[in-house]
Amino acid sequence: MQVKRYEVTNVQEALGRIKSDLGPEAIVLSTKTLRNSPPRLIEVIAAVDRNGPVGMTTGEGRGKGKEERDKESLADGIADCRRQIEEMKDMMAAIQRGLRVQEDLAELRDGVSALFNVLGLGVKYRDRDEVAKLYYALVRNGVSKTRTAKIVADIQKDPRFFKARNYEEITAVAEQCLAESLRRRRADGGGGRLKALVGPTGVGKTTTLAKLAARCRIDEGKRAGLITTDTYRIAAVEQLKIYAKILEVPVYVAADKDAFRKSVQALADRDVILIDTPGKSPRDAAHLQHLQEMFSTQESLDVLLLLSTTAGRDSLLETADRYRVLGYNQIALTKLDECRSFGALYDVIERSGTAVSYITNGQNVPRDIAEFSARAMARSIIDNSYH
Ligand SMILES: Nc1nc2c(ncn2[C@@H]2O[C@H](COP(=O)(O)OP(=O)(O)OP(=O)(O)O)[C@@H](O)[C@H]2O)c(=O)[nH]1
Ligand SMILES: [Mg+2]
Repeated sequence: MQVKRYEVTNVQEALGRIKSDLGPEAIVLSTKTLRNSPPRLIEVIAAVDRNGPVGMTTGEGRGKGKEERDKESLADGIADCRRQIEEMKDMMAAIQRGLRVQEDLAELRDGVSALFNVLGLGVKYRDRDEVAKLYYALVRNGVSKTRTAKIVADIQKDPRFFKARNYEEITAVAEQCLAESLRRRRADGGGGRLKALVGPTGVGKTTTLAKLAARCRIDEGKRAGLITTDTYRIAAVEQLKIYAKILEVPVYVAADKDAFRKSVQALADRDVILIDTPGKSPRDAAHLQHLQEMFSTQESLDVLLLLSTTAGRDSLLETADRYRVLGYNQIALTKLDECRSFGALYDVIERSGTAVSYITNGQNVPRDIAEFSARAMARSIIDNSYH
């Protein structure tokens, strides 16, 4: 809109000037007397809208105005079109970006879903994927989800896996992989003359010691001697003495480290000395320290930690951790005949980082003991039964 101000002496003069300046479409917006005294002056404000009529217009000169308006509105229309095209372009680019984001999201969702399945949180593949079937079997048998995820991931990288055609063949590969992993733990020593059996209450220390003593004599032709540090219970000493009598081996009772040192010296002619210890809670730090002091009197002594496989994973892991102060270098898994969760054993073996030397599988002395077999344990972890 174009606005112009005039100071005129009368309205007629103003209209003439307005028409010639602004054209016939102009309109008078306001008039005001500026000075009453002669010469009298009047202010006139007029305006014209270049885009179209501002208000009431006269019919004069409309043809020319329309032409201009048409040109202007055509230019405006084109500008508008351009603007809309630009907007549409922006919109298309945004949609394209949105599609890419959607693709990224889909990829991310697939990744998360795969991860969830590997971590055991998903259910998607449960029925249709053989690998998932193995995964759930291992978790059901007590292997932790994290370890299972690793096992399953490792198996899928194994060249033997690509040849497997069905679930049975996949489990056979899994068994081989598990066995190899279990075998990787090497016994740190273990062939020494002195072997102390330690572990929580009732895990089978005394029974296992008797089994080992019998093996020494019967299978290996070695001369064994026994020491018991379990002086807390009369029955414990009696129990060992009965075994010693049956096996015809000497037995000493040692309550403190001096007696222990002397007992070892007294058994100097023996090929193997097996040491029984009292069962105590793994949380009994004083007991562990007492044993530690006794053991420190000997330069070389193998410490065999007995873990009852009837205990739950958490309890086994805690025991394996707490007994570490005694520096055990071997593990014996006892009561496998009563074990209900073979998968948990895998976690314990992996976590302890220590080789398993023996397993015991019954109360019979001396029969129910065997050297640890990684292959048999792998099979047990997969089908959760004793082999
Ligand atoms: N089923 C089964 N029972 C076993 C096995 N080994 C030992 N036992 C039994 O477990 C019970 C405890 O055995 P012990 O040898 O006295 O255990 P311990 O660790 O010496 O016990 P404490 O000296 O009291 O700590 C006994 O009834 C054993 O017969 C095994 O391999 N399988
Ligand atoms: Mg005992």
